[in-house]
Amino acid sequence: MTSVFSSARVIRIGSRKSQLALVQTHWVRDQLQQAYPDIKFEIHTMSTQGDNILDVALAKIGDKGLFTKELELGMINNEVDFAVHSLKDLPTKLPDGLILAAITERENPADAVVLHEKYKGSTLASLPVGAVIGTSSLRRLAQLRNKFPHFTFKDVRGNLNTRMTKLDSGDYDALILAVAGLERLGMSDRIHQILDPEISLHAVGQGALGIECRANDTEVISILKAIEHPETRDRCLAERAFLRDLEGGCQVPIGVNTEISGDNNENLTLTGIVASVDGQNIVKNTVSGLAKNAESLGTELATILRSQGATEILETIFTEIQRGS
Ligand code: DPM
Repeated sequence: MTSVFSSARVIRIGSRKSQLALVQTHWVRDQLQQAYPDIKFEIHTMSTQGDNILDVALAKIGDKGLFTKELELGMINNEVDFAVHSLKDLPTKLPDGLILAAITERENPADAVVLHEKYKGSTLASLPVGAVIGTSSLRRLAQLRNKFPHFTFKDVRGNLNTRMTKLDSGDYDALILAVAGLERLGMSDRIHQILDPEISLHAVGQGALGIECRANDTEVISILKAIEHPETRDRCLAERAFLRDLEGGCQVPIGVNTEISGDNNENLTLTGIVASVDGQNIVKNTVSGLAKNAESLGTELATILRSQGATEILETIFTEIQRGS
């Protein structure tokens, strides 16, 4: 391909340093390098707040941009040109001057169960009363407490390897983790069960990568279109509009599921749930419409769930988190 871009330019990619972030960033870099052999891409790594604070429950250290803020500053200060994020970690409102330029093809967005080896061959449902389930996600916690009130839920932080070590050493009977993260790190053989949407609706944007860049950098924006996946984009825009409208950061018990259908992938169905942390109070509904109206479908679903009581559930959670309970 003859490049219409200034050949002198080196494009600097911002990434977190974690193993998962680097796998994702290298994948993006490789795709772009293939599409644009003449451009030089460079990866610059940075630590984020979320990487540095490992001993405090996620929900208590605030939600907005825990894993993304330092990378965003890097773009604003012109130290890097774009950043690769797990889309689910990217807040629904971006800082002025930055945009979500591309969303890549989503992997399996579901949650997975990883069991201690002594439960080989079982499923979550067959674990004994009091089994210790590790998760730091209020979304997973709330939905699983609703279905399995007889389990004990315990916070777990750290990277995937750290979490696996804690599971293997007997601190937990099971962990709940994203299928996509386990697959990207070559750990799919540790998955015992993939949770169906009836048990756990996944997080907004889960399984997709979001690429953020400066809103005025037309050259980078146009380069990034090479790795955009239109169906994933429609699904994730609907999910993000839903979350944005409910003003839930990424650490609240809000889950979604989306499906695309129709001969030309023109239809979109979005299901959403808002749950209280104890799993007792749940509102859930589904909307369908044209995929090209993805964002209005998200807003429509948010309005419906508010009329079912979502606002009260979320307000209670924010008060509880602020009080530190
Ligand atoms: C967010 C959540 C978690 C991550 C909350 C949620 C999980 C935290 C935990 C917003 N970000 O899902 O309800 O369970 O302790 C994260 C993971 C991935 C991206 C790991 C995971 C990989 C999958 C992907 C952490 N961020 O969810 O197991 O790219 O979607």
